[in-house]
Amino acid sequence: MFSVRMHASRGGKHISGAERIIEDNGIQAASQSLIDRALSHEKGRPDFINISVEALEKPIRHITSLPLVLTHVRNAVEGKALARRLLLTLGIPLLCMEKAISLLENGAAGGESMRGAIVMNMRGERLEPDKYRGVRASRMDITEEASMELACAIEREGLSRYFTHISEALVLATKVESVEGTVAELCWSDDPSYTAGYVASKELGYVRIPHLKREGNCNGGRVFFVDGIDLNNYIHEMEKAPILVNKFGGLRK
Ligand code: WAQ
Ligand code: MG
Repeated sequence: MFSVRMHASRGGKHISGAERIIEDNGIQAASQSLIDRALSHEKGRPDFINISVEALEKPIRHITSLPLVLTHVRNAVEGKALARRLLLTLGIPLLCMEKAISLLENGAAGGESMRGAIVMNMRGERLEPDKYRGVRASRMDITEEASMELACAIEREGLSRYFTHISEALVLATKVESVEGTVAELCWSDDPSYTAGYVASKELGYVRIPHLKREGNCNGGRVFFVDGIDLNNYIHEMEKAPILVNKFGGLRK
């Protein structure tokens, strides 16, 4: 199996990234569709696109996705209040949570979005070695079967137009929660037209929150809340250990 990864930027600023895990015979199609995506992103046209294709050496771990939990909020104020309640329930200390939210609101890479995630411990300290790049969850994908199960479930909820965002975020969150030492993840998109985000954890699943920022806002990102990790191991697992979601964990409301 091969890992195919895309990263696009302009003037050194992150625009988009995405990746697949596929058989040899899917490399060309996967590369083509990732390049198409890089060229059509709403954040603008890149001046740099990197595609890497690499044989996976380690065995691929097959896992079931986190359950997808749908919530309703009317606006970003209600959404943030819900995210705060969830994070407190999960044991994230108040100061740590507030710091994380304010970093995402203000652009954690000196006013811009990071390419990867903030890694934050329970004292609210940022552990990622490079504060602009962050730590990227990588080498993950979903099988065709699991993808169909997810597509059917969200179609019944009238969310099909968000399929790509939901599927990629659910796979990413499933990988992040599978790495030992992750307590929870907070995310919302940096795409200006996409206001949704989530709080993910093993305990509560992927809790989708339709509004975590106002439309038109370009600041977003991810925070991995961790406890008791060995940083090098944690980063290595997050970036290198391949996982394939082979079953959808179900939908709850
Ligand atoms: N690893 C770590 N952080 C990442 C990764 C990655 N592989 N990819 C993106 N990020 C960080 C980075 O800081 C981006 O700026 C930020 O996350 C947002 O990325 O409807 O679209 O791809 O249920 O814009 C969540 C809600 C959507 C989906 C998230 O994120 C839904 C989204 P985006
Ligand atoms: Mg984005």
